[in-house]
Amino acid sequence: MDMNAFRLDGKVALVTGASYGIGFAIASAMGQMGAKIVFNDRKPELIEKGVAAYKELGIEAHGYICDVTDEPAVQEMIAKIEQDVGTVDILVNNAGIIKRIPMVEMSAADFRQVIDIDLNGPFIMAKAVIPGMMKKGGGKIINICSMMSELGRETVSAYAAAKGGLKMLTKNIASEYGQYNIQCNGIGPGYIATPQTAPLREIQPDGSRHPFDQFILAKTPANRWGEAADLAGPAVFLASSASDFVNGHILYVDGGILAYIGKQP
Ligand code: NAP
Ligand code: GCO
Repeated sequence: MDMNAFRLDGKVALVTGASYGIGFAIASAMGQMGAKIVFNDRKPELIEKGVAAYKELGIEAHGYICDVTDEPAVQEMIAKIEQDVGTVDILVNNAGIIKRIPMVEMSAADFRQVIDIDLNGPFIMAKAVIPGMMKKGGGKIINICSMMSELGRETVSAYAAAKGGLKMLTKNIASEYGQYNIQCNGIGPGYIATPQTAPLREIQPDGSRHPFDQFILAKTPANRWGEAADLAGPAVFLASSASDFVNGHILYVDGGILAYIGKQP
């Protein structure tokens, strides 16, 4: 096997919401494997912060201000990326939010916002890059799914509905565009220590770990939270030609949570 199959030299990789967190870790790894890195965020200050952070790693990233739910703005951004950098070869739909509210207390507006960003956004982004990938002879789309693509829990109804839908959108893009040498797969991270999960790991007033933190440790065979860096290798694999015959698959990177009944209390 040619081990260069895992390289991304000369590829244009667009990672949404990648100023920090999981997106930043994935984009940095792709940059270290030779890809040209492009990312977007909603806030100008985040673009500046992201470009500086990539530069510290020796990566000249291209940052664009764009909300993934705004289709005209997304179409404009993709056209600009094609002019500035080149056709997008790899799209990572990473941008996402969560609102933790008991369902019967959740407003329809809040539910809609989570669905809009976590499910409609990936649709809008994929729809914008697929024509260029078809013209170029192929491409890679990686959707960042979740444990909640498979499991539910209290207070995350909108997020689970969105991430469950994202799993099926992944399978459908794979089904509809595989014939154009476009592979669409998902990554399902377990519980990862990022700003999104910080409230679940807060040290309690008595100095003890958050009850949810302790719960996740008991549910994870690896007995630890994941780090964003744990997702880098799986993402590089799915972005590379080493995975050209992998399509419509959700790769769970969860330390074993989905396989495990949980440690006896
Ligand atoms: P995060 O720290 O909250 O980062 C999310 C990123 O997305 C931020 O840069 C955010 O920018 C951006 N974003 C949000 N809405 C956007 C929009 N409409 N348009 C463009 N950018 C937008 O989250 P994370 O923990 O890194 O998670 C990244 C992805 O992994 C998400 O899809 C999340 O659901 C998924 N995930 C996370 C975990 C975990 O345990 N952390 C596990 C499984 C899956 P702003 O600052 O502007 O909001
Ligand atoms: C939650 C967490 C999870 C993680 C992740 C797990 O409140 O349960 O935020 O949803 O973010 O999606 O895979």
